[in-house]
Amino acid sequence: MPRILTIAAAQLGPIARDESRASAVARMCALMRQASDRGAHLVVFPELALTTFFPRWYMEDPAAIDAYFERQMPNADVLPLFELARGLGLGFCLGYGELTPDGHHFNAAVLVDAAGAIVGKYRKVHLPGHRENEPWRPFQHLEKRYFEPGNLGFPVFEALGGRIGMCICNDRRWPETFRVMGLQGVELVVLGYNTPVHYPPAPEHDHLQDFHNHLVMQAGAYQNGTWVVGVAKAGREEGCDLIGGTCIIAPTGEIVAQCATLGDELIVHDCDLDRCREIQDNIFNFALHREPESYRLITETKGAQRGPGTTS
Ligand code: CDV
Repeated sequence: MPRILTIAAAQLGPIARDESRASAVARMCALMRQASDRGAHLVVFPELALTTFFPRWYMEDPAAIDAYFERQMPNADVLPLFELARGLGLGFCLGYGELTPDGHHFNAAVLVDAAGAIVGKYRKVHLPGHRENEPWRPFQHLEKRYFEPGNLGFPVFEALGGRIGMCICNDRRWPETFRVMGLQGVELVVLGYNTPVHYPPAPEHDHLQDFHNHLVMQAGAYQNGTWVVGVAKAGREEGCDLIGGTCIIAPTGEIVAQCATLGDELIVHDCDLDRCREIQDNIFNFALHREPESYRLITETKGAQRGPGTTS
């Protein structure tokens, strides 16, 4: 019997700066009802799904910054989503800004099972952007200012009948993200993203944003023999264009479902988790074929070593 997990990727269109959490949650509830009607077991929502993508603005007032964060999960604003999911018997993954009781800020995501229990948490490790206001940019990307790097690693959770890991947006560009989960036998990686079309430090790459988005997720899927579900917050948000391209990727690296719009949109696919073995037992049988002694630089250094003979 194949192990089928029917997964819904729930893309969101833009969330305005003054849009309430109640409104964002209502939009997510509508997508969740559609997902249930289409037989889904798991719904994946984007990065920072409860608010606009606030790192595009420079702020100094701690209260103004903290207003974009959740001090508890679930809280009163998000409870309708948890209750609906429990009522429908659906799991979900939700990205949000986490403010811990001792004052730490993370770009986080939780994995919630069909009984409404949080069974996994992830905190974004790779924070793109910068720390200080850079007025030359048409918009800021201040994740390094507002968040600390995640301190939970890349855990893989036994949940919903599979081995599930999470990452968030910029993490998907790093092969280490997927490999660390691959080495835990991951069968499904779920992730949300907010990716502007315009990349101010290298605008010559703007036309490649959609290509790079799929390139890295398809590579991560194939090279680790895992399903990958990448979910965008898309469209023109407060004057900033965000790519769409929400998709479900098989362990072979093939995109099997993809959104066609830049708005709220659902795609659904029956994901056979046993298909991971086609890759994990063969071309990327890690135990048989990996040579970790030759990869030591990956954990021993941060920046590139450009001297001769540094690979041993
Ligand atoms: N939210 C993100 O992490 N966005 C980055 C952009 C800034 C490059 C991304 O990797 O898509």
